[in-house]
Formats: sequence, structure tokens, C-alpha cells
Amino acid sequence: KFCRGFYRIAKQCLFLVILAILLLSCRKSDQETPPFPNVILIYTDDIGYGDVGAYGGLIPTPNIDRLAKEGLLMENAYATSATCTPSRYAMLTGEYAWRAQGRGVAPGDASALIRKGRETWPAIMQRAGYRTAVIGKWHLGLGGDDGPEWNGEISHGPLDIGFDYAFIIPSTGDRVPTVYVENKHVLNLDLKDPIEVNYQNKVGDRPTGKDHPELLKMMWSHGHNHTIVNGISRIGYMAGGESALWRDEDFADIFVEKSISFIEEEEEIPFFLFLATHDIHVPRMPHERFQGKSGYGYRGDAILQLDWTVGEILRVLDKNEFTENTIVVFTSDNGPVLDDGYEDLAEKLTGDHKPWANLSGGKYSAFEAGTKIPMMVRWPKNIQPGSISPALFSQIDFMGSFAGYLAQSYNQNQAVDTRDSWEVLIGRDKEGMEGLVQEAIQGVLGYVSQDGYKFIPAHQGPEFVPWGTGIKTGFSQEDQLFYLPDDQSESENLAKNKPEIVTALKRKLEEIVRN
Ligand code: NG6
Ligand code: CA
Repeated sequence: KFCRGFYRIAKQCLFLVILAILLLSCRKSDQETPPFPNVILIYTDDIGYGDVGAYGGLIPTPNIDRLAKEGLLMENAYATSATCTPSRYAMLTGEYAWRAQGRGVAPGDASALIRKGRETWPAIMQRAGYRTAVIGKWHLGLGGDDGPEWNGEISHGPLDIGFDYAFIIPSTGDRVPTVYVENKHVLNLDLKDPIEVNYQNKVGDRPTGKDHPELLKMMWSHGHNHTIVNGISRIGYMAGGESALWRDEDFADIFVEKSISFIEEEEEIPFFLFLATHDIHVPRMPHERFQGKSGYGYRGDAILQLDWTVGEILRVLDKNEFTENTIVVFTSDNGPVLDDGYEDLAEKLTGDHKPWANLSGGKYSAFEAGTKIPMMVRWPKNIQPGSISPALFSQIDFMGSFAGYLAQSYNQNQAVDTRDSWEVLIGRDKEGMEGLVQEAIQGVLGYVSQDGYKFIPAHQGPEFVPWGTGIKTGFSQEDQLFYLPDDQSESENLAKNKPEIVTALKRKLEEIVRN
């Protein structure tokens, strides 16, 4: 009897010991590998398909290229629009921007385009347990119907739509107000010197680029001749806010510093960082240490600075041993442009470097270079290093893909266009989407189909972008059909020879538009 009792107790003890070991080992592995990967989206501004080394660019970008070497390079990835605001809008909401009016390039005092209660990609990440941040260029408007309250609490900002932390430039580097916003307030603002912004009439007594070009460190070429701040004239007029003004040369340093603090802030919870660089948008005014270093003018120097930014982020991931389980996506909001309003010699000095690679058009354009952009995805834990994928992918699908992977449901009545393309993102599906819509200026919508055909509907519009960029719009009075695998530069219109394909693609496009 004694023996039996002893045996039973011993068995119970053994069971408890095994249970304890199991529990402990579970906890340990939980700590070692967070359940979900960290996610960093490096969203560059106006970087073209041919602008980085991995895509054939001549300006050295070893850090950006490292993402391709250690991850997946996508050959057929697209932004949704050929300009910034609509691309960002669509990517964050999962709804193509052209579904409503008023989502084109936003002025610097625009009201928020994405309001509280709206389903968004960062909100999905938040619900999945991520801490989230946006650092860099916003350009999606701020504030309610009356616009942003620069001198008080700024409502309807990133914090209202899924970001825990925001450190942003409100619109673009070339638009006033030239101040940072941290969370809901203008950084370093002295309320005794309030900010006033006006996009119609001059306010305050700061000189303008139009009247005082002699004060400029970089001359404007088209537009951009209103209030001068930091020796650069901008779009729009601004008074006050002297203590809050930025120095363009410091953008990259400051965004990197803020990003590193966010990444290193808390180890246990996975993070989602939307790092929206100012580079390489105009005004291109990189830090002094990059100026003159590329031999391609400030545009090239800004690419060096961008590469440095990426290098710093990768270095911090390595240092914290986050590399293995962090997804880093590198991509761009629209295609390239040389002269976008300042005389920074981009055109003169570009030489053999071709920002658009073999594509036609550029930023603003219906031709491929408008929206076809470089995109790399690195995730050592799950993506084969050095992979290359020809799959068709649009940034509209980021949101649905992450929702799918993280098993989060979302409001599909709002996010009507995003789909789960997760297998494409991690390089397993090499075919990709059935088709995607590209938005050019003047609301022109093109359609690219998985089989390589591209359709641009007839449009009465100019051959070149109307404001001096030298970029072809891709518009024609007639329907256009191109077969991209044989004709990347869209030079041979097949519409007359293949009317049945034109009809089919037109129908696809109309179906999506009606959705
Ligand atoms: C254009 C600006 C251009 C740039 C662009 C927005 C002029 C003449 N041109 O209107 O410089 O700011 O808007 O670029 O003002 S984006 O990448 O943010 O969409
Ligand atoms: Ca842009």
C-alpha cells in the first residue's frame, strides 16, 4: 500500500515537473520570437523604377540593394497613382482614391482626407496587437472641415486613424507650413508667434521667391515662388511660427532618429513603422554631408541620403537582433521626375542614369513610369534571399494582405478594393493579381492585366504634363493598347489590331470602377 502511494505521488511530481518545463520553454520561445513579425514600410517619394542599384540605377545604393540580395525583388509592382496623395490614400484605406473627388495632390492646408471611424491598414495592425507609428511625409490633410488648427490641437490626424505615434511634415517639403507636427501639435511652436497659412493671398512679411529671387539658395523653375523659408521659396504663404520652422537639410537625420527611438522603445510588442521619407521629393536639399557627393546633382545626392536612411534602419535591426523576424518593404509612391519646380540641375546632371529605366512617362503620367515602382520585401525568416518575382502587385493590396496574414477582419464596405495578396508579397505566388488600375493626372485610369496587356482609354488631354516637367502624359485621343512584355516603353499601340482585347480590358476596368 505504501509503495502504491509513493508511486502515485512520484507520478504526480513527474507530471508537475514536465508541465513546468513545458510552460517555461513556451515562455522562453515566446520571448525569443515575437508571435508576429515587425513590419517597416519604407515609403519613398518620387523614386523611379530605375533609380536604385538593384533596378539598374547608376547611383550607388548598397543599403537599398541589400534588401534585394537578402529578400525579394518585385519586377511588376505598382503604386495606385502617379502622384503622392492618392497613392497614400489608397494604400492606407484599401480604397482607390479616384472613387471620390478631391483626393488629388492636397494643398498644405487641406482638411483630413481620412477621418476617424475609417477602416485603415494601421488600424488593422493596431487591432492585431502592434504598436504603430508614422514618421515622415503625411500629405493626406489634417483637421476637420475647417482645416488644421496649427496653433492648437490638430484633430483628424494620424492618431485618429490607427497610429499610436506620429512625427510628420504635414504635406510636402515644398508646401507651407514648413513645420513638423508631433502627434497632435506643431513641434516647438511659440504661441506668441502663431502660424498663419494662406494658399491664395500673401500673409505676413516674409519675402517671396517671386519678388526676391536674390535671397534664394535654390531658384524655382515653375510654381514654388511664394514664401521663402530656409532660403527656399514654397507653394503657399506662411506667417509666424519662426521657432518651429524646419531646416530641409535635417529631414533625413530627424526621421531616422525618430524611427530608431520608436523601433527601440519597447521590445516585447511587435511594431509597424510607416517611414515615409521626404527623399527624393523637391525641394531636394540633402544634408551638407551629401551635397555634391553623387556627381548627379542634388537629386543624386538625395538618393545617397535615402540609401543612408535605409542603412541606418537596417543597422538598428541588426543591432537589436530584429532582422530575422522583421518584414522590411521598400517602395515608392509614384514615378520619377527631374525638374519638379526647382532649378536643382537634375535634368542636366542625370547623364546615363535613367530614373524611369526603359519605361515611358514619369510622375503624373498614364504611361508605366507613372506608377510602376521599385519594390523589395525582406523577411529572412520566410523569404528566400535573392528572390525575384514577376508577379503583378499593387500597393492597394497591402492592407488586405496583412489583414489576411494576421487573421483580422475589417470593414470591407469601406476598404472595397484591397485584396489578400499575401502569397505574392512573400514571393510564393509568382503570378499575382488578375489586374490593377493606374491613376494618372486629370483622373485618367489605365488598366494592367496579368497577361501583360495594358489599356489606356482615349482622353482629350495634353501630350506633356502642362507644368514644364518635360514628362509625357501618355494621353491620346484614341484608345491605346500595349503588350508590355514586348513593349515596355509603350510605343506600339495595338488597339486597332486587337479590338477584342481592348473590349475585354475596357470591361474589366468599367467593372472595377462601378464596384
Ligand atoms: C505639383 C508641384 C510639384 C509637386 C507635386 C506633388 C507645382 C508646379 N508642382 O503641383 O512640385 O509638389 O505637386 O508631388 O507646383 S507629390 O509627389 O507630393 O504628389
Ligand atoms: Ca510623390
